[in-house]
Formats: sequence, C-alpha cells, structure tokens
Amino acid sequence: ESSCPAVAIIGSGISGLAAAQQLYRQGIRNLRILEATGRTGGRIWSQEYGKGLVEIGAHWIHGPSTKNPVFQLSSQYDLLDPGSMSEENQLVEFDSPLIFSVTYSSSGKKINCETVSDVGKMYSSWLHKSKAFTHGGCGPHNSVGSFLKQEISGSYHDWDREQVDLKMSLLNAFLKTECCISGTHSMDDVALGPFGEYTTLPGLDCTFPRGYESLVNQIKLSLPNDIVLLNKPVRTVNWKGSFQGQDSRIYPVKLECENGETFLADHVIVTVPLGFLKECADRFVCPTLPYNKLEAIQNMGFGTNNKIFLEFEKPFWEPECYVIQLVWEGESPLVKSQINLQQDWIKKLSCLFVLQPPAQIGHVLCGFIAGNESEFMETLSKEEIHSTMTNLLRRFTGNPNLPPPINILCTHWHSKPYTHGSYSYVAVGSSGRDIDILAQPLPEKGDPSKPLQVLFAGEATHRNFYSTTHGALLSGWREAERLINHYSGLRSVGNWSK
Ligand code: 6YU
Repeated sequence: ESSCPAVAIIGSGISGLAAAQQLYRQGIRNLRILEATGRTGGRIWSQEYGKGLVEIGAHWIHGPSTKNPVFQLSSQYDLLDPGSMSEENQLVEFDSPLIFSVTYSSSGKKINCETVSDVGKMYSSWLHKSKAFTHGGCGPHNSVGSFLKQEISGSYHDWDREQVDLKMSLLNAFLKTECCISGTHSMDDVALGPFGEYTTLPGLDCTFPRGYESLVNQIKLSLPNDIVLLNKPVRTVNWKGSFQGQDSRIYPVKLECENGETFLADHVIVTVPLGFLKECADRFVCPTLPYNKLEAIQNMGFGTNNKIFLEFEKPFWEPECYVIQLVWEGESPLVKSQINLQQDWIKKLSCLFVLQPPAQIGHVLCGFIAGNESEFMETLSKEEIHSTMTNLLRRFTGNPNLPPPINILCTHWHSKPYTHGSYSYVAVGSSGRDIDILAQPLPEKGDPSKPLQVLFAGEATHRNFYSTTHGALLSGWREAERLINHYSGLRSVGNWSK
C-alpha cells in the first residue's frame, strides 16, 4: 500500500473526473479530487428551469461522431436520443452553425430569408478561408476579425447599392454570434494563424435529454463517493518540497486549502480554468511557475459567453423555428461604434435559440451574449434584464404588446471566482504553442527532482479541441495516462489496488 502513489486532482469538472476515472480503473486508489465549489461538474451544469432542465454551461456535443469521446461515452451510458446517435446524424459535416430560422431587424421587420442566406454563405466562405493560415501566410498579429473585415472591404463594391447597409448590418450580427462561439469580446482579439488548429468533428451538434450533467453523474458513479471533496478551494500548490505525511512518507507536493487544511501528494493534476489561473497564477503555485508558463497563461485568451433564458406562456415564434437572429440596422463591421455599456449592452445579443422539445421544457428561448457587454450584464438585476429583454423583443418583432417572459434566468460566468469567464481561445499574441506549454508537466524535463509533481489538464490545455467538453475530457485522460505510463515503466500497476 505504501508504494501506491498519492494523486490529488484540483477541480471536479469533466477533465478532473475523467482523469480520476482512468487512474482509478488502472488501480491507482490513493486518489482525491478537491473541488472549490459545492458541486461537481464545473462548466457542465444543468439546472431546473421552465418545465424541465436548462444548461448553464456546456450546451451541445460539438461533432457527435465516433472520434468524439464525449459522444462515445454518452452513447455507452445511453444518455442520448436515438436520433442523435443515428449514422445519418454522425455523418453531417457541420462547419458553421450559423443557420437562422427567422431574422428580425431593429426596425421591427423580418429580413428576407434569401438575403440572410446569401450573406450567410459569403460569411461562411470567408470564415472558412480564415482557417487556412495554420502553416503561415499571415503575420503574428493578424486577427480573425481583421481578416474578415478585409474580405468584406474587398467585396462590397460589387453588391447592389441598395443592399449594402442591410448586408453590413447582417454581417455585424454574424460577427457577434462568432464572438459567442469563440467566447471573446471581439473577433479582433482572436489570432488568425492558429484559428484553423481548432478541429471540428463531423456530426450534427446534439444535446442531452436529461441534461449534460447526466454525463458527469455517470462518470462519478464509477468512482467511490469519498474521492470528491466539495467546498475545498485550494489556495496554494506547493511542489518541489519534502513534506512528511502521518504515514511518515515524504511527499513532494502539499496542497493548502483556503480553510487551512492541507493534503499531501506525489502528484497533483491541476484542472482549474484558465480564467482562474489568469487571476492568480503568480501565487497559486509555489515555487512559482516557470516563466514560459506564466507567459502562456497571460497571453492566451479566456472570454465570457453568457446565456439568458426566457420562458414564455405562449410562443411568439413559428413551431419549426429553431434560431431567432436579431440585426441592428445601421451597424457595420467596418465602422467602429462608441459603446455606452449601460445603454447599448443588449445590442451585443444577436441570436436566441428555441429550446427543444417544448413539450418537455416549455416555451423557452436561450439568448447568447459574449464579451464586455456580457460581463456588464452580470452586474444588472434580473428585473432590469427582464425589462430590457421585453423591450428588445417588442421592438424587433414590431409587436408593442408582446407579452413579457414569465420567467428569466441569466448565467454569470465572469463573476464566478473559480472560473472567471467561459472558455479559452487563442488570442492575438499567442499561438497553439502556448497551449502545449501550459500542458507541460512540472518539473520540466532534465530537472533531477521527483518527476511529474504538477500536471495540467482542462479544456485550455488541448491544442485542437480547446473550449469544448471533449477537449477537457481528453486532457484528463492524457494526464492520467502520463502518470500510468510513468508507473508502468517502474512496477506492476496491479499491486496498488490491494
Ligand atoms: C462544449 C458546448 N458551450 C457554454 C458556456 C460555457 C462553456 N463549453 P471546469 O471549469 O468544468 O472544471 C474546473 C473545476 O475546477 C471547477 O469545478 C472549479 O470550481 C474548480 N476549481 C477552480 N479553482 C479551484 C481551486 N482553487 N480549488 C479547487 N477547485 C477549483 N463545450 O463542448 N459544448 O456547447 C459548450 C459552453 C456558457 C461556460 C461551454 C461548451 C465549454 C465546456 O463547458 C468546457 O470546456 C468544459 O466543461 C471544461 O471542463 P474542465 O474540466 O476543463 O473545467 C474555430 C474555432 C473556434 C473555437 N471555439 C469553438 C468551439 C465552441 C465552444 N463552444 C461552446 C459553446 C457552448 C455554448
């Protein structure tokens, strides 16, 4: 027993739980997950709302097909609808999810579907082009936003003159939705070169009928109850130490919690979100992280994408409507407008999804809003957001008597101290290499002290699947495997389970 390595995991999101599951399966039983908050799941969080459940965090399985481990696991656990698991669904090549059912303009009119579709096609082709710079061809400071604007500038002279203003305002709405997808304030903040490194898997995005959290709960079921310790925020990760345990063994790692409790370990897997690391990387790890890691943490992007759920007594949309798009007339990607957050924050919200199926959830819309405006929204009261949303929808539908929503729920991802945003992106000034640097374990190779003391997992450490649940899951497996490989080279893994 004494030779069994003690492994601590910080964070009970899907990466932490996946690492624990893998380690446990391989016989590593001296295992603890320390979680800061009172719940497991992290950014996977399903909550009761309306007649059913809504997702506070992760919404879809992006690319549900055989190469997606979240899809694989969820199918094995039988958590998905048959339709989502069908061969047909898995084969859909779904590059750009920007398909809208109805588009309203700020003057209260529906915009002609053909115009929306034409602009959508143009936009998608430029977005596709923006992913082709992974092997060079652009400067290190080029952004996806500047590239798209350059494409727009180069093409609008050919448009029908009367359509220019409308098309520009539509393109601006597409860019706002793109900010939600990338979790950034502006596409000008997203680096162009590495943009194409993010890999899209085939399959039509699907949801979990019993909530995304049903997946987390299944993973948890494979672990003993006492492995996860809730309400245990870790304040400091001490490494390179010689800390004597009650078993008189010497451990290189000591975790200190906010309440003063300490935990000793041979290895710790840090899965805290990049947003948390950005806030306190300099004091969270002691001795402090190597300079290249601190620099990677600083340079990488971590933005905010929030949701606003609105429940209505009766739908004001058509039964087949899936997404409602809102377009502010007069806006253009080529003209930078001055923003007064108090007055204008709501202009950043450009799309609302109709949650499915209404028979189970009720008549619920889910609006997405990213960036500074989204962070500002977190400072407002529910009443204020409710009245702003009511006015917004009355204006766009052109119906001044539209009944207000009967229920509203907003997420607050920026204000959550142990997340501090929604998910990562590759910001201008950084590259995929920073993701790899963040993922490197400590001590670095060549250091003679005990190996693999501090390992790093979490969505922000996956170079191709960052910002997703499958990226997070794979990163947890990766670090578990790193430890297992290390020990299987030293002795038989089986001995530990005794
Ligand atoms: C996906 C989706 N989705 C919407 C929104 C959000 C996210 N994602 P965790 O944070 O889960 O766990 C860490 C734990 O650590 C946590 O519990 C903390 O409390 C704890 N902790 C922190 N500090 C601690 C301390 N000091 N001590 C102890 N514990 C501590 N992903 O696949 N589909 O639809 C969405 C979405 C609003 C917020 C998402 C989605 C992201 C995932 O939720 C996220 O990656 C994982 O859950 C993270 O798991 P984890 O374990 O790493 O951390 C080209 C190109 C473009 C690039 N992007 C395109 C992709 C689009 C991404 N889409 C997302 C969209 C939505 C709507």
